[in-house]
Amino acid sequence: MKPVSLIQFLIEERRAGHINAELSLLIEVVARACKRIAVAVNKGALGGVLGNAGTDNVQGEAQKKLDVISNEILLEANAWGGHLAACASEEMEDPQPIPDMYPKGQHLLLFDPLDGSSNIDVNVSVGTIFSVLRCPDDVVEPKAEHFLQPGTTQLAAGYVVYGPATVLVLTFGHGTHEFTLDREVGSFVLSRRDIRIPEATAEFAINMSNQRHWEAPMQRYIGELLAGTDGPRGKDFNMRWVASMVADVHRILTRGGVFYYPLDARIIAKGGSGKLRLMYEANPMAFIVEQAGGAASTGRERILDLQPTALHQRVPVFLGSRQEIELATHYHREADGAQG
Ligand code: AFP
Repeated sequence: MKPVSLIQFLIEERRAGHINAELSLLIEVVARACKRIAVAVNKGALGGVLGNAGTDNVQGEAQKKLDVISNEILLEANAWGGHLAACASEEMEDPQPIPDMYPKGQHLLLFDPLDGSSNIDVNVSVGTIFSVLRCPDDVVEPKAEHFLQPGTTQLAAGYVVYGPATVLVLTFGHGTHEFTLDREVGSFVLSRRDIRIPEATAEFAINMSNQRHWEAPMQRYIGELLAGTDGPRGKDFNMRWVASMVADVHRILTRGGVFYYPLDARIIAKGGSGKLRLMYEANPMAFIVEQAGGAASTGRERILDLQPTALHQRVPVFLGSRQEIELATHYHREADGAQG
């Protein structure tokens, strides 16, 4: 089969009426920026890019040098293309407008420039996650409120994993597709079209060290997985946790599985609503997973139906193989009902 490049795939999507020229150009620019991030990440200690940048981001987290470098690369690449009205990032408090000297486009771009950055210094896979929305027609200078659109309105979502191979996964709402970077040619090539996540699975991902802080329905659900054949589920479950959401989600898109970052008592005590960010982690991953036949919920609601209230809002994340997500969500709703 003749290899299909990302550019060729985008032209096919345009001919199919799934995307317009501007969105196609936007994805090309983001993909090119991620190739530059891959080069920086792969340099490791030789590139002097490991370690902390000495600054904190809007979430109060210590920024890694590569967090800042990746953010800069994505901002610079998307400034002059004429396909964006503004962009927002995990590393910036407010949206970044497009400089006046450049033409503006109809799209809003959100991204986590380097997800899993606490894994960089230990050479474990990290990634970039992005989501594309339409800028409201009558808005020239988009503000944070113009980004607060439900995940169902996303025009595109994707992530790039910087691992043994550099892999881009993408959806426009017509299936989820994978492209692998051919380093010799320097271009992304289609490696899997129309990915399907198995309905059932025996593999789960969660940070078990938080177990004692979880809500009762989560304790019950995970307890039954751990009980395996000795418990009500009657089968054994295996566990994995990379602590880079992109890597854990990519495993699920490759062989099935489920990923959980639930609410816990500490987060609730601080008046929080979760750990992972809705706009540039949960929403794009939920769109990608649902388009591959999986499910994504907060434990109570479908993530893509949530009406965002803040740019850096956090939510609980349950995603992956449909049967498990539906069962875990059922346990939470049942418990709420019992409490209701
Ligand atoms: P960092 O980007 O700060 O490394 O956080 C990664 C992340 O947002 C997500 O990618 C992981 O799934 C999750 O946090 C890991 O959380 P724990 O450190 O609690 O395991």
